[in-house]
Amino acid sequence: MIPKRPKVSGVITVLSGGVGAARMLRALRRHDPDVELVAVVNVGDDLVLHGLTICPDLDTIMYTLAGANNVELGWGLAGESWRVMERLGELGGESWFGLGDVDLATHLYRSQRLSQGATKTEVTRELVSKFELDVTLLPVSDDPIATEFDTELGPLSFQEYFVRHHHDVVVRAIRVRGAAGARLSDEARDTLERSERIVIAPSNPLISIDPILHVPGVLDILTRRREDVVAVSPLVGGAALKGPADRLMRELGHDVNAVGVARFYQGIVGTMVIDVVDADQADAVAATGCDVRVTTTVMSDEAHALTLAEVVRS
Ligand code: FO1
Repeated sequence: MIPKRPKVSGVITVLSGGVGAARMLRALRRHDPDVELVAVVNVGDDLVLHGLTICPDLDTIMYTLAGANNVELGWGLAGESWRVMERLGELGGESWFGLGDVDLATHLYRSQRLSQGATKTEVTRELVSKFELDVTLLPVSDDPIATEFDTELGPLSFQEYFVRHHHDVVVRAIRVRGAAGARLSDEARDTLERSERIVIAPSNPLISIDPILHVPGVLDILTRRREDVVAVSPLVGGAALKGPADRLMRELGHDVNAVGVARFYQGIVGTMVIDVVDADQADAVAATGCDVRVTTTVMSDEAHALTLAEVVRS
């Protein structure tokens, strides 16, 4: 009898925003229960409010992988109550950024640990272990990075633009404050260097992925390893499934389709995965200098998600 060999799986690192990245990670985990999965996560959306440090992309991924996320909202926890926010509103406090009663515990825990001198990487590891996830989440940097917008209303912080103004204002430019001086964490650098595949999740290229690319060292690694880098286009038929990716691409002068995404990632991506509805763009995407895979990229059910995971890994 031939002895069964233990299955050897490598490491996959996913450059991650929030919802799209969480779905990609979940699909990759279901596709291969043995692979080591690491998310290097955007922290440009992070904010300090009510004295609390809130990390929306890290928390969205954490809650989604734990199966505890609020599917309707796309952020926060399922089955939340909002008593604290209601009272805060009555007091005249800032209640435009909704923090559910249970979600608040995450921000309290994180903020207290940061005030004790822990890094964001350490606190994230602690939170992830409480949620018993089999995915490692790494903030791209422990240094403060803040994505900001020049808009028709003047400068806005990320969450002022996204939540307070419902991403419904004209954007003239995006800045990633603090990124140039931020240090790529040792853990994030290590995983980017050693993974067999680096996946750029179907997250917003301009506001979820670009802040990660701004951290010194990331572009160098991706450029050097580009044959192992695969990006999934978040635009399907010229539209984003969620959020303002399409509108921002248009306002900032990019083509609002898979070709525009491919041009944005030109030089750091060996393979672009585009949706079947965009199959007619395959040649133009390839002309940016990468291989192209055409498949269903909308992870609307388990079968589609697994198909995408298979393509991303192959
Ligand atoms: N998004 C909203 O549209 N409205 C909110 O009130 C809101 C609160 C919120 C609280 C915690 C959290 O982790 C995320 C939250 N989000 C909210 C989501 C959010 O900030 C954005 O979707 C992301 O930053 C974009 O990736």
